[in-house]
Amino acid sequence: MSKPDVLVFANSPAHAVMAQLEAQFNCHHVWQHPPAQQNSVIDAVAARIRAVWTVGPIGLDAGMIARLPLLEVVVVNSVGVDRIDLAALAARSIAVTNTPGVLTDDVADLALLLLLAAQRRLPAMDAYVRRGDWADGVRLQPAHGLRGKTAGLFGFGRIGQAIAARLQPLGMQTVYYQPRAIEAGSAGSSTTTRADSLLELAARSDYLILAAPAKAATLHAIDAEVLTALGPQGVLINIARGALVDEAALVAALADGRLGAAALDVFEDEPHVPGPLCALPNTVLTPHIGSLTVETRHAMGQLTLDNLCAHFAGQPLLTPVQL
Ligand code: 8YV
Repeated sequence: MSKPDVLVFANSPAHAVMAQLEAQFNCHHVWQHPPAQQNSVIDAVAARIRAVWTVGPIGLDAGMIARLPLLEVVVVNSVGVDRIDLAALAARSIAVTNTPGVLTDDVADLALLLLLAAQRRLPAMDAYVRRGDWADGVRLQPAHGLRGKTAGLFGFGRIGQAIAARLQPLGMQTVYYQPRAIEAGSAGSSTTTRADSLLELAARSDYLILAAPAKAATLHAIDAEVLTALGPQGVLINIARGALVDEAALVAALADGRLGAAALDVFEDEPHVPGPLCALPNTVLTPHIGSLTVETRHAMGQLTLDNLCAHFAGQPLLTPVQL
């Protein structure tokens, strides 16, 4: 029997996984072609495609779905599916999978790293040494310590809870907000209380950490009012999605001192980062690397591949997205 045709939109650094994918499927690697040629590459094979392999930041829109008449399954090598048109897939009963769980620890580690880096001004301190300011005796102001401070988590799923578990041993209080309270008796519920609104969460927090999915209800949820509530000593940390933040409002709040600092791994229009965010001294910026470790990218890729294989073997999907 011939191998199913798969449209592959993104490479994975997990070479062993890509080798398995190549061996088991007839792969059409869109990402290997320059953007100007990708449409004709897709046109040439669209009528045969039974599966799509993509990642969260690239997604899959309704127009592309409509071009693939035999599409049966979409495997997303990411946990976030905000750029996948789930309604268009549901309308055709096309299955979707993602990679929950396997990236939780690394993403939570990055949130901790960003929080510490912003709080202790790591980039500025590094630059201070390299510039020779230390040897020149340039004066430094002390940073604030973490103990007794409050971290607010906007979004308290797997990743939010893993972040809270890292902050509590540092002597920090944790509070969360999401529309639905987590189940009483679950691991996080005994140590992290729930605020009644995002605004209340921001007002109570020294650090506001974003770990919520991007969807209509969270789009630009972090606006000027929330940033002002977080305050002049407050720090915003985003390891979720850029769409949660009104970036123009963030730049304004950082520039005029209504917000203390921001540490960001994700942006509204990746890979484009607004110039003012790069120019401000009170930002720490990383290029969407929450899950970018050897181990996690391997686990994500393997789970994505295992879902694809399960589909074509007629077995239950391991991690289906509910449509
Ligand atoms: C990216 C992520 O998908 O899983 C997610 O939702 O945002 C990341 O893991 C990763 O950059 C893959 O390209």
